[in-house]
Amino acid sequence: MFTVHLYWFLYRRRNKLLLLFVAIFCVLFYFYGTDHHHLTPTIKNRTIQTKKTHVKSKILINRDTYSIPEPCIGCPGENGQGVQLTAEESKNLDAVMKKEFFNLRASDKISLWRSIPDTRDQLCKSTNYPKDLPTASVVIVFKNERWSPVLRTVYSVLNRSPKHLLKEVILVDDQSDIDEMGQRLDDYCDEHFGDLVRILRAPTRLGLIKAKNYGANNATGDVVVFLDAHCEANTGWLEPLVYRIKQKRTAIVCPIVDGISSYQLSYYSGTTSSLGIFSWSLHFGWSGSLLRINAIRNSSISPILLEPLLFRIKEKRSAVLCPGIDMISDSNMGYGGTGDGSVGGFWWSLHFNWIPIPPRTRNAQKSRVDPYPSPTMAGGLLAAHREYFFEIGGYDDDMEVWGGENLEISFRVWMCGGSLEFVPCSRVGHIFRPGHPYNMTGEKGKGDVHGRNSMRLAEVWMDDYKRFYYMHRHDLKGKDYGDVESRREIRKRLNCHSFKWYLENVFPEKFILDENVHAFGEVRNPATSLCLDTLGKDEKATIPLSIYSCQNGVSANQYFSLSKHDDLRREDTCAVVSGHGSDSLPVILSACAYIDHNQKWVLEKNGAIVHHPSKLCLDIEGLKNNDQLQLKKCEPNKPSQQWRFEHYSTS
Ligand code: LR7
Ligand code: MN
Repeated sequence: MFTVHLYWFLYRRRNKLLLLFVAIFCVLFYFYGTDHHHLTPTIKNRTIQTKKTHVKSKILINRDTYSIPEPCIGCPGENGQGVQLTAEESKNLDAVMKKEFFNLRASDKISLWRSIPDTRDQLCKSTNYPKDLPTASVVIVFKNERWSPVLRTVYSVLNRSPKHLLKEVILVDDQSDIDEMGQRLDDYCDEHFGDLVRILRAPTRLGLIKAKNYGANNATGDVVVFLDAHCEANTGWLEPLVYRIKQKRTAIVCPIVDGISSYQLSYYSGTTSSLGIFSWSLHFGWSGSLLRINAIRNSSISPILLEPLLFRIKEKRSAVLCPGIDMISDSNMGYGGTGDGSVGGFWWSLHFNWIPIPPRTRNAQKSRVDPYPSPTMAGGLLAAHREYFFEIGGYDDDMEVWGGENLEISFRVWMCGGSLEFVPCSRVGHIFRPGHPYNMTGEKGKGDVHGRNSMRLAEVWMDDYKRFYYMHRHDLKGKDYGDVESRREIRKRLNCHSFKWYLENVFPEKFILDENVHAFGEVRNPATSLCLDTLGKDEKATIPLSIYSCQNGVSANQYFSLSKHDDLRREDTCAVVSGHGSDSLPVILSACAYIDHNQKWVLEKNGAIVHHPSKLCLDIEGLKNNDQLQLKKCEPNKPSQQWRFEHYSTS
């Protein structure tokens, strides 16, 4: 302003020479003097490169991004490749893995701004977004995270976000015990990013939930985006998120989560929404799919591999099938499902899970890359209109350390009039770690923070359906979960729907253990007091249907339902018979989504449970605790074939 006034003053004085001088000064001042913060960001010690040389590199450079770092051609990990350590470098690697739960040594070898494959559907690559979109503050909370993954997260955000949309990156240090994340991080960020990256130090250990609130409270962008501190944002990740929020202020949106393996740090995408193609050089590649076969694809979500494949072959003898490929961690064999082709669900134990995109959801999409609704989210990666985020209550500030907040915000946004959506064109990689490099014991949760946090969400949002949570957690009944009044007030203030409404309208696929059933609860053989039981085995896999001494209704492992569809089932798995024969057939529990639904079960008046296709009966003759149930020839009133459900529905 001052320069403009001076110019005007001199103009009036007609002092030509001085006028020329000042004009030159103004031009120079404009280009070099002001800090056009978001137009030409200050990256000290690094040139803002727009040089043509980068065209040669394999990295696809978006010239609108905040900065364009030198590509690290030939460096380890480029193009999202995994890193092989030498024998020397691998010495005592176990100790590193035990402490960090990922391969820090491999990570340290990778450039902080490595290239990664663009995992988006082809359609996304040709989508143009309007220039005028809401700006974003990216909030990254961290506790005991390490230098290279954290900075790689930051660089991936800076390099792959259009600079006019990125308001700031806020790093919230939740009292880390790691030296390098102290002063050294301050100095580095100061020097390299100026005030585009701010570091907030939590005054006390907040836990990730409160830390996210703290970060968002300090954000200034239109939209707040949360990321974990070990992510890599992919090309074009931000535009579709803020675009969707511009269209719908009350949408909370999640990118598709790609995987970064914890051992080699390779970047991978679930291939599940892609079709195989070939190039004329006869190399294989993946493309966006034109057709998806969810049931088959879904074999990848769980180790239940065979059923969907066999089912399809039964339908079409001439089909050659491939399961969708997901990644199994190369360090600990942990299963890293990605969000693509899936939506978020939950177990009644209030743990998050992935389920295949329901057909109704697919059918409602105009294009396969349109955002689509999801009942729940994994928790870490999401974007929300900042003001809206707080209008609906932010996160519960009395939840401790880790867990539960993801289901809480999912239920809440749906019940209170907003929506939760996955955005296929936005992709962000995340290192899936098999453990946590920080202490999980909260003050009030006394070790079981997930349990207490989930209790809070069940008490506030789930109405009577909280009974299923307590069925899994009898031990928590009557335990203290703190004060939830302020959370209940949110529900009142926003006049939110009931949980029943949520189940009916948002998640009609969710099986409710005691609704639309003939009978439910413990299934007892009165003669022996043995009951049907899962033996606590992980029901994500196919497991035997077994028996165990009845626990009088206190064990969730003994809770079964006979549905109105005549499935004898658990929450997600159904009893089916494996094999053929007429004498004695073993019974297994397998994902209901893929079973042959001809395998109906009929409850006879005399207490027999008959497998309809084979006309054989559930029989425990000669069986003892932990044995697998068998089907045998039905014999009227045979004691080992009599069963009593704990409850029978009257309706
Ligand atoms: O006390 C803590 N304080 C923190 O700041 C504990 C953790 N943290 C930080 C931590 O450093 C990290 O940056 O919080 C972030 C998340 O912690 P992680 O990475 O250990 O958690 P996670 O990836 O195992 O957990 C998932 O579930 C959590 C439940 O509370 C959170 O919602 C995480 O954000 C969430 N992560 C994802 O959903 C990533 C994508 C997964 C998929 C698919
Ligand atoms: Mn994480």
